[in-house]
Amino acid sequence: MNVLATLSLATAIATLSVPALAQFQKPEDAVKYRKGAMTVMGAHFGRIGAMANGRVPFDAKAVADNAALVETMSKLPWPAFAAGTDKGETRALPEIWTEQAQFKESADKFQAEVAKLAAAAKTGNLDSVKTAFGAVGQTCKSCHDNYRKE
Ligand code: ASC
Repeated sequence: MNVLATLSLATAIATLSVPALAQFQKPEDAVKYRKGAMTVMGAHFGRIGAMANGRVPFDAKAVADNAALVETMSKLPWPAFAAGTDKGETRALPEIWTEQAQFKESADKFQAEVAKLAAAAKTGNLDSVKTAFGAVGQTCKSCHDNYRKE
C-alpha cells in the first residue's frame, strides 16, 4: 500500500473507532460543549417560539433561518454525553448512561421533530410552524423531565 492510502485508511479507522470522549480533552470539556450546544439551540428555538406565540411579528425568513440553525445544533450534543461525563457541573441524570437506548431514542425523536420544524419553516406557513414548534417543545420537555435534574 502506498503512503497516501495508508494514511487515509488510518484516518478513516481513527474517525470510526475513537470513543466519543476522545473528541474532548477532558470530561469537563464535554460537559461545557453540550451545555453550549443546548444554550445556542435554545436561543434559536426561542426566537421561533416568540413568533409562534405571537409575541413577535411573524417573519417567515427569520423562522426558516432559525429553524435551520436549530436543525444543525440538534445533531451536536449527543456525542458529548460520553461515558465518564456524568460528574461535575452538570444536571445530567445518571439514567442517561444506565438507559442509553431510551436516551438515544429520545434524542432521535427530538431530531426528527426538529427536521419537521425546519421543513415547516421552509413553507412559510405560520400554522404549520406552530404545530411543529409545539411538537419539538414536547420532545425537549420529555427529555428534560426524564434526564435532567430540577
Ligand atoms: C425552549 C427551551 C427548552 C424547551 C422546553 C420546551 O425554548 O430552552 O428547554 O423550549 O422548555 O418545553
